[in-house]
Amino acid sequence: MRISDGKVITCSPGRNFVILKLETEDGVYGLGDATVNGRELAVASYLNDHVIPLLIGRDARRIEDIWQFLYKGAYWRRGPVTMAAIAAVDVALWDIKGKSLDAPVYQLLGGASRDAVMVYGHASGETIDETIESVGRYVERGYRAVRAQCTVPGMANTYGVTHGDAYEPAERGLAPETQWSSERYLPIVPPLFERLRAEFGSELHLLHDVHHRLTPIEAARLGRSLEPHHLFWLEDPTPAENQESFRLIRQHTTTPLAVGEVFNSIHDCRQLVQEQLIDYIRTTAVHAGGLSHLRKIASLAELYQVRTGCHGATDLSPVCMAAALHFDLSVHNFGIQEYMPHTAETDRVFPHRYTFAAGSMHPGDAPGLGVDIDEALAATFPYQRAYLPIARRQDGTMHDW
Ligand code: KDG
Ligand code: MG
Repeated sequence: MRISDGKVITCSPGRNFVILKLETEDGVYGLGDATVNGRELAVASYLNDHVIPLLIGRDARRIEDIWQFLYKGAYWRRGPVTMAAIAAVDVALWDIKGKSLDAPVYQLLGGASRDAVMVYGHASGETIDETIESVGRYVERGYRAVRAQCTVPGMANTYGVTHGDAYEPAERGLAPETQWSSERYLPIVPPLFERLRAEFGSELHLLHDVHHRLTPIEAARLGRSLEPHHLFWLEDPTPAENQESFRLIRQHTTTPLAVGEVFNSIHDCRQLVQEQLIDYIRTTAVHAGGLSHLRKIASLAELYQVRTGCHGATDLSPVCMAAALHFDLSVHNFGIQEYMPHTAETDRVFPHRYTFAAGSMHPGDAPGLGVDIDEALAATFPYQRAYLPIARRQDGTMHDW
C-alpha cells in the first residue's frame, strides 16, 4: 500500500484551515489537519516543499516508522510548524489504515474505554449576569461542563468573550490589538464563579481559561480564591515555558490546573507531568505530532494520574476534532474534550460522522476517522490572511497571550 500522492488544501470557510490529503496506489485516501492559527502557510510550505516529496512510494501502513523518519530525519526537531506537519501525515495515515481495515480509528487504538466522551462548551458575557445566562443556555442544551469567561471591566475585547455563542479569536487582516489589566481581571473571577455555583449547584463542571496572563504568584492567589467554587480546572494560569513556575502555584492552591494547548512534544509536558504540577494535559493531535505522539503523552501522564483534556477550539478543524474523539474514546486516562462547534460553512466543507448528545460526543463507527472534505466547495473559500489579536498592558507593554 504505497503512498502515491499528497496534496495540501488551504481553505477558509469562516476561518483558515490547512488540510493534508494523502492517497495510496490502492485508491484509499486519508486526511490530516495541519492548521497553526495565524501561521498557516508556513506549515503548507513545510508539507509541500519538504515532506510530501519524501513520502511518495513509502508504505502507508508503516505509521510509526514514517513518524520517526520525519522527526529524526529532519535533524531540527520539534517546534509548532514541524510537529503540525508530522501530525498531519500521522493522522492521515491512521485514517488510511482504518479505511483499509474497515474499522473506525478508535478500534485500532485499543477500542472504546467509555460509551462517549464528555465535552465542555464556551460560555461568556459582558457582565456576570450575561455570563450566567450564557452558561444557562449550555445547560439547556445538555452540557455537563462549561467554560465561563467574562469581560474585564474597562477592557474592550476581553479574551474569550463573544457576543453570540460562537467564539472565534482570529480576525482577518493584520493582528488586532487588545488591552489587558491583571489588576482589573483578578477581582472579577471569584465573584463570577461564586454566582455560577449559587445558580447551577455543585454538579455542573465549571472551567476557566486564564490564557497565560498571570504571574505565578497572581495565579496562586486566583487558584486559592477559587477553591470554594471547586473548578473542574483553571487553564494556562501562567506561561509554561518555565515549568518550575507551577511549583509555586501548586504550593498555594488545590484548584486543578490544565496546561498544554500550545505544547508540541512530550518533552514540553515532561516536568509538569512527572512532578505532578498539573492535573490535565491539553495537547491535541494537530499541534503535538498526531495520534501516535499524543498516545505517548497520554501514557506518560497516566503514570502520574494526569488526565487528558484536548484543545478543541474552532482553529482545530473537523479533521482534528474527529481524531481527538477517536483518541478520547479509547485512551484510559481521558478527562474531558473541549468542543466549539464550527460554522455551518465549515461543517459543509467537512462532512463528518461525529455526533453530540447529552453533553457528550462520539466519533461514529465509519471506517477511518469518519470525516471527509468537499474539495470543490473548499475551493470556493480561499485562504485569507488572519491573526490572533495581541494584548498590551495599559501603558503599551506587550503582555503574554
Ligand atoms: O488559536 C488559539 C485558540 O485556539 C485559543 O485562543 C483558544 O485558548 C483557547 C482555548 O482554550 O480554546
Ligand atoms: Mg485555552
